[in-house]
Amino acid sequence: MDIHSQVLRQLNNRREGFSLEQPFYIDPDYYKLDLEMIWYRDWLFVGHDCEIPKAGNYVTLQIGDYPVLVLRTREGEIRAFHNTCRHRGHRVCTKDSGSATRLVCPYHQWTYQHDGTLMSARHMGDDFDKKQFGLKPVHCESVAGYIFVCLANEAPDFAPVRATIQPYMAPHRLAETKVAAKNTIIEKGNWKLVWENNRECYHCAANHPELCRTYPEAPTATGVQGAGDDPFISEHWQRCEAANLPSTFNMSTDGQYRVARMPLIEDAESYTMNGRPAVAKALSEDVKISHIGTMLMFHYPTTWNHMLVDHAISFRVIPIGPEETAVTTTWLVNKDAVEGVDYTVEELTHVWNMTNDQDRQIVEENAFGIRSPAYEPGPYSQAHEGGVMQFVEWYANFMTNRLQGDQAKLH
Ligand code: 3BY
Ligand code: FES
Ligand code: FE
Repeated sequence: MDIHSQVLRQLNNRREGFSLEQPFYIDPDYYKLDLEMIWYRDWLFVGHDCEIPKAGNYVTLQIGDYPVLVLRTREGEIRAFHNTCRHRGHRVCTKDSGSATRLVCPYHQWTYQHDGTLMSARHMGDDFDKKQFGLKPVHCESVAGYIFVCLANEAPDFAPVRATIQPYMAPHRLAETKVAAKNTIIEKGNWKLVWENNRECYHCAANHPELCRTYPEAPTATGVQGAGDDPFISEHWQRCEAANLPSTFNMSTDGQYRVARMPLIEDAESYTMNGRPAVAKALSEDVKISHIGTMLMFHYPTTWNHMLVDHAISFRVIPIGPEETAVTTTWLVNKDAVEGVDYTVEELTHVWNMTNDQDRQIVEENAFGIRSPAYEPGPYSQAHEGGVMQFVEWYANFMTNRLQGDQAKLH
């Protein structure tokens, strides 16, 4: 049986409320299918507008086999391209980030403009038509300071994503912030294990002493059931919405993304050891009240986020291999906040650096155990792991739809 049919059948026969079969977490062929069906076809969060504030600023990243380049043009637009030269394919930009008035390929100096057009190619003859050899564009959208790209020839409609998340994120004015800290850790586990770990707080009390000082362990905060009958959350929503901060739980019908503003524990304002803000300057002038908790946004398969009164944190998930995933964490602060005066990077990043490392260990031990021939799918907690079930459900449905769509095209 070919891999498409095998995966389809396995997803179809999946035991609901249980973790996935072993190959979904370790098999290179299943991983390749994840890349083809999800990562090469859907919208992916890549970085922030404020990381490329000026004309010519660029960032690069690798998505599966695709090197991608995201830049700011002279007109101030954000554009993305395949980072492969139209001469013989050398990567045009070889650094993680940089600035360039023109993009010059290091191999033979073919030179491209910010809009991807080839402007010079030495000794290619008089009849050489430069117009045919511009950099290939990648779909690119920016919403409330977040840049998304899509590698597909035809991208799914981004408008519904924008319509849902933009109102919740806009008050935090993230396009006008600056990066105070950023790091990437490698977790030796499949990207889905990183997500399964993120989508519940069943593990928090025993594993995240620093985070648990401020982040509520209750499944209502992390999960996907909304406020349930928690009056603490409903009151929080009322108070925040009265101050023009959209807050109520809002998830897309297909379950790919959701926004919700959740209260932190007691008087906590930020993810610090004492719960007080890590940054003296508020993140946004549009936020007029204190104790706004955390605005949570996730968008599968690449990002989960926290937006607080004093800073915002984005997380970006990029698969590196069947059993290896890169998680990039970025801390955004008010662009006028001064390091050493208004904040220290140590205090700002402490809680999540600890939390990320604790989660990395969990994911790696999880992957370890799943490699055992004795592993079999196990039951999720109905009370605490509703978010994980929702993620697995989204994955199974998404893969099934795409695989069936492709098979329909073939027959
Ligand atoms: O980053 C998060 O939102 C999740 C929620 C619970 C565990 N993890 C820290
Ligand atoms: Fe880029 Fe030759 S490969 S100029
Ligand atoms: Fe965790």
